Amino acid sequence: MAVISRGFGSRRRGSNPDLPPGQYLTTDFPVLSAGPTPEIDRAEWQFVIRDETGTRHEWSWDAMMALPVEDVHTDIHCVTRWSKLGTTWRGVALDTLFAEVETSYDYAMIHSYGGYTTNVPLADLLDGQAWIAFEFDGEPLVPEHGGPARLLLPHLYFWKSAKWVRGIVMHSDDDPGFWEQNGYHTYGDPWKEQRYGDS
Ligand SMILES: Nc1nc2c(c(=O)[nH]1)N[C@H]1C(S)=C(S)[C@@H](COP(=O)(O)O)O[C@H]1N2
Ligand SMILES: [Mo]
Repeated sequence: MAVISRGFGSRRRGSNPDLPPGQYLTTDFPVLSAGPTPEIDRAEWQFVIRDETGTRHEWSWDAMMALPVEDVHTDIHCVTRWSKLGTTWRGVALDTLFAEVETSYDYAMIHSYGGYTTNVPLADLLDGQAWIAFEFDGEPLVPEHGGPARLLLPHLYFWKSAKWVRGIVMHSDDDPGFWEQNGYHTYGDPWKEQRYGDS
């Protein structure tokens, strides 16, 4: 006769269904930046989407703040193996911005102040999957975490969530961004452990 203990056994590592394979839970919020934190003045901040015709769709800080905002509760997963569950953000959905953009290109290169880039299929930015986030946990996003505004793309590893985001350039091909050129996976699905290479 088997006696099943529900105590420690049910809490064993890996038993949390919200935790992707190979990840561990953290309650703090690590800072991971490949370079220095840029200083960005909201008065000069601009977000630009450039399509294949060269047309620039531009939003100033005030224009962005005038758009409908959404509250987002989501888990985030860094490729260095920490995950943070139930984080709270506020931002503008990319759906709202792309409503103005007509493009036949399928790929987006995200650009940040400071030069960071990351590539993502356009489809992953739409349908309530991505936001320009400017609040975390009810407070304005601090510079270390990408303030005044960062991309929030929580269904992919967090390197795709570009801090200090400044715009998107549409591409015909899935050209690699900064980390993708340096060995990270082109797509980065945490549930498939798409960390490095393209296997
Ligand atoms: N502009 C920019 N965005 C970036 C990075 C960066 O170095 N520069 N690092 C990425 C990586 S690898 C991760 S895990 C997350 C870390 O976000 P955090 O510092 O807010 O935890 O930001 C991502 N966005
Ligand atoms: Mo990361």
